[in-house]
Amino acid sequence: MGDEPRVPLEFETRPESEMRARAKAFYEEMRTRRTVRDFSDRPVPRELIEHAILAAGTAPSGANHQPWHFSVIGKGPIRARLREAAEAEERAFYQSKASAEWLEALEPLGTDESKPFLEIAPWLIAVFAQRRGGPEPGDDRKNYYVNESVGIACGLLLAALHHAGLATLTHTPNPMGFLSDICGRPASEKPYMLIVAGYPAEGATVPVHALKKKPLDQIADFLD
Ligand code: IYR
Repeated sequence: MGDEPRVPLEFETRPESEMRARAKAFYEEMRTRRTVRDFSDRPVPRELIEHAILAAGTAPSGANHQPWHFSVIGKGPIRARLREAAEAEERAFYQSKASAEWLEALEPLGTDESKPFLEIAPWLIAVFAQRRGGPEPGDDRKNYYVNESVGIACGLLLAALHHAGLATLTHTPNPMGFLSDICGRPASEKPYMLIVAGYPAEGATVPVHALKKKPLDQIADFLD
């Protein structure tokens, strides 16, 4: 290794019984996460979003360049513009662009081009993936494993928001170019995902289809 400064790893070794309990408790908590599409307009403290984003920012990333930017959108006037632009893309998607096979796959979710949550939910988090950057502000170096890094950060963000007690939706209007304009982000950043966070609307429902997660033997195998 080079002569870059290093410090001893801080690592808490726990009793195995505690580890088992924690592993199970985390799974039990995460399995209650649902993608929500009916949001309440009940306000959510900004601090919850700030901490969830800080948690997302701990994600591992290529060369630790942290190639992400989170544009957090409150309830200001850009919401109407954003909804209009997103719904225009979604209309094109549902009415002509999506293949019959794709529409059939979406059928159990009951989604369509109407996206009222974009105006109702207290917070929208637009996630951007930076093709260039670096660990320090103002760096302009090539970033690596950008999709993998930003995907992991989004996973942590969703877990953190759920852990804090918020409902979330991963929304991926396609294409998402309008998000760059609305959020004032440069063309070197790819709009990656829009995450909606808030409380579910009273009486919100979720599709039974989405409750069914594959069992362990269908998603993993253990090789000696
Ligand atoms: N972006 C569209 C369509 C959509 C696509 C998939 I794949 C989903 O899992 C859900 C929706 C929309 O948001 O309606």
